Amino acid sequence: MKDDASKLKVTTPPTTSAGVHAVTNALRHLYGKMGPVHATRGMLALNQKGGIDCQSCAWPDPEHRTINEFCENGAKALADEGTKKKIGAEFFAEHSVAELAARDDFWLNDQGRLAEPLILRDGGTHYEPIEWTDAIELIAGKLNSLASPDEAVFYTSGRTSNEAAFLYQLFVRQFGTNNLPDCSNMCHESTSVALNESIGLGKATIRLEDFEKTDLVIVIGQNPGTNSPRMLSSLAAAKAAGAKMIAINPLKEVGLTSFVDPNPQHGNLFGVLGLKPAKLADLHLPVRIGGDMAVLKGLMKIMLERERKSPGTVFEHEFITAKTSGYEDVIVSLDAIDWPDIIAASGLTREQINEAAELILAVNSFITCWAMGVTQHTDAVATIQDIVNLHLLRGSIGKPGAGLCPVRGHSNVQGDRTMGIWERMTPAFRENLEREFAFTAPANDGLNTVESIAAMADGRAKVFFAMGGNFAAASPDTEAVSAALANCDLTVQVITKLNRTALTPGKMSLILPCLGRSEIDRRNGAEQFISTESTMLNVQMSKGIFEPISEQLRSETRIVSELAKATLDDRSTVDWEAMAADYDLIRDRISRVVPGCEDYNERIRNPGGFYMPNPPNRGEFPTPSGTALFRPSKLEYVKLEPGRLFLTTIRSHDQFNTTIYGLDDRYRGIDGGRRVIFMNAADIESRGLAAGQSVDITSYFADVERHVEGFTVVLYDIPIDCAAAYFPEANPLIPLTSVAKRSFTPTSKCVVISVAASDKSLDVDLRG
Ligand SMILES: Nc1nc2c(c(=O)[nH]1)N[C@H]1C(S)=C(S)[C@@H](COP(=O)(O)OP(=O)(O)OC[C@H]3O[C@@H](n4cnc5c(=O)[nH]c(N)nc54)[C@H](O)[C@@H]3O)O[C@H]1N2
Ligand SMILES: Nc1nc2c(c(=O)[nH]1)N[C@H]1C(S)=C(S)[C@@H](COP(=O)(O)OP(=O)(O)OC[C@H]3O[C@@H](n4cnc5c(=O)[nH]c(N)nc54)[C@H](O)[C@@H]3O)O[C@H]1N2
Ligand SMILES: [Mo]
Repeated sequence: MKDDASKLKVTTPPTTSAGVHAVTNALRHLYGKMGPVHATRGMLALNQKGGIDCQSCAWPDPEHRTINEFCENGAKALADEGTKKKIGAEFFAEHSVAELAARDDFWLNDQGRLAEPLILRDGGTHYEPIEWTDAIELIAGKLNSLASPDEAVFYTSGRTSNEAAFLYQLFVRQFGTNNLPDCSNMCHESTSVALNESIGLGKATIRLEDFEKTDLVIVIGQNPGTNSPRMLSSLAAAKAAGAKMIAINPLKEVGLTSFVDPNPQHGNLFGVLGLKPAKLADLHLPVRIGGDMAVLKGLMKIMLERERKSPGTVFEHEFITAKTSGYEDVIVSLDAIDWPDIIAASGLTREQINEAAELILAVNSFITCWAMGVTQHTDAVATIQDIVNLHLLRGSIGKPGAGLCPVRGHSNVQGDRTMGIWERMTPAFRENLEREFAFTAPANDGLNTVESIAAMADGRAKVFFAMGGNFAAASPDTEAVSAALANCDLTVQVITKLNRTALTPGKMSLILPCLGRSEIDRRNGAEQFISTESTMLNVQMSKGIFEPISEQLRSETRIVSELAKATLDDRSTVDWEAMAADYDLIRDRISRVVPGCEDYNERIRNPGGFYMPNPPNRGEFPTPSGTALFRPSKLEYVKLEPGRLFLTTIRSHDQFNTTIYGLDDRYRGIDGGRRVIFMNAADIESRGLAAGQSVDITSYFADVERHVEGFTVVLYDIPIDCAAAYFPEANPLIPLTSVAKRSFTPTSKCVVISVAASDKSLDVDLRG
């Protein structure tokens, strides 16, 4: 899968984000794919109360919404789902699986929506149509033939609604396994582990309004301009109210620097013309890849020095005494760290860290936001706990304008976990689930994503069932995961669009096409709504408005219920059919099983929905000790051998994870290609390379080397020893066994590589 490198153009990145380009680009996608009538109706319903919850990110909606809660990448996600193109039997008769597998991800997605159920039979070369009932019976038969339920793995991506997720995990547990890996295992798992331990809740402690009340926002390892564009409005609101902002990121992402609101209050899309950009970050720390823990420890050491000079003026002792434990341990751990290590690990000077410390010391309240730049590292859990330590030292949590803001990715990844999509269960959830449905859930923990791949590879798992997502492309070590899937007897994808996983099949493979969130979900004539949870714990309803693109599509809920009925038959007392025909019945059950979801049906119908319980938001910490825990750790960082680089894998502005909307990355000056590697001038020169040159990349981990070929060197403002490439093109380089301690998240943001001139491809003239 090579780009046509001759089309690649590299220009200087823009100096401001969003603005009119965001609007015109969105309109191009919307009108181009959906046509004007659908596009306009869709955009007017997106993120409105009772409308469609945007499929793109998990950022919450403001209480007072503009007529058009506009977001460029939300528009792209809507257009991608709402496209008028569709594919079915004819398309698959024409194209063999082998032929399709040779196409790139952009082309695959661009073919349109999957319109009917399909099967690739054992030894077959093409997907063929299959009746729904036959497909369901085939899966049920295979599941029931397994020697143990643990031989099946049930993956979930993060778009699945609360209702579908609840039903799905119930089916899987009644079937008899906890093998419920999810995309969260590759995403914010480090956050969940760290925060559960430190503050007793694995989620954000703030609400959207806090941005207007805060004195300072720190954004670490996150690119909101691309991945949560509506967060820029909150950052701009914070700045307008006088707050400062610090960005900690190897890249100077334009969305962290400067922003023109594409959504002026009057809702006129073209009102943005002539608006002045808002300056965002006051300070940018170009941290070395993997150096965040060093920065955080450096900040705390500076504060500790000040505190010792003027006791009682820096740390919030009243808060620390009343609300926390472990303060002394953290102080001892900070004293054990030496500045030369902090400088080496962070790639920053002491002055740069000092400047950030000054900004923090000058304020009463601050918010820290983070995402994948923090979570996908070996020591991610300890790093996130250092973020918490910093907040606890300053008492900056549980009061207005102060707290923790992990920014989750998929639009309902947080809700799915709340609903029980997890390879484990909390004791309370288990007890409620078993009582409500009168069965005994499997006792053992199930497999997470990385463990599932190992189990499929060595034959312990034989069936792979995916509720959404694109496992083959999103997982580390593309070659290994493809081989693992190929080793399965049966792979099943419940998906909306054709993707790589459907083309790396097991011995037999099924594609079950489902409704998208923007489509009307009608059962027995009645329209159903679903619900989702945002990154700030707001649970809201979402209702599709478009006629489904094909009569053959089924809701995820219906697919689960039919599969459960066919598989479990009289082993289950659950009335699956009734629940799938009336989602209120599912929500009644959720009310009784999921703590915090009491009276779900009533509260979900309030305009704007309701909030899940959030004790840390009020300064209460539901840990076993009832206090927030300072968690000390040693300063850890990866040391590079000569000639090697750290590679981080990032998203372009034109993709949603493995769904590639286009080949550009406007904010980084990339046009027409994705197989690029961003490098520092000195690193290019010291290797005798040149911008525009084609290179091969090798990664190193535990004596295993992995390779990709034909990437074009792009000269970029990135720290020395660091490089960046796009996910998923770089995934063949990610070692399967390199995972974050305790969260098992693949370390996709820090891969040790070398880069060498390629002898296979033509170099590119980058003067575009
Ligand atoms: N349009 C769009 N929206 C999305 C997605 C999408 O693909 N497209 N994906 C969704 C999902 S599932 C998720 S999880 C989120 C992801 O949202 P992000 O986490 O913002 O996504 P990434 O592109 O992985 O970017 C991580 C950022 O971390 C920086 N970074 C890399 N390594 C390091 C490091 O070592 N330290 C620091 N401090 N920074 C580092 C990168 O330069 C980049 O700015 O977005 C969600 N929203
Ligand atoms: N190298 C590297 N790897 C990464 C990351 C990284 O930063 N770097 N990020 C990781 C992260 S944060 C995540 S979350 C994972 C993402 O991993 P996944 O969630 O598995 O991947 P996606 O690309 O989001 O899944 C896209 C597919 O979902 C299907 N789909 C879309 N909408 C729906 C729907 O409503 N219902 C159903 N059933 N299917 C639907 C479509 O067919 C589409 O092809 O990737 C991880 N992998
Ligand atoms: Mo994610």
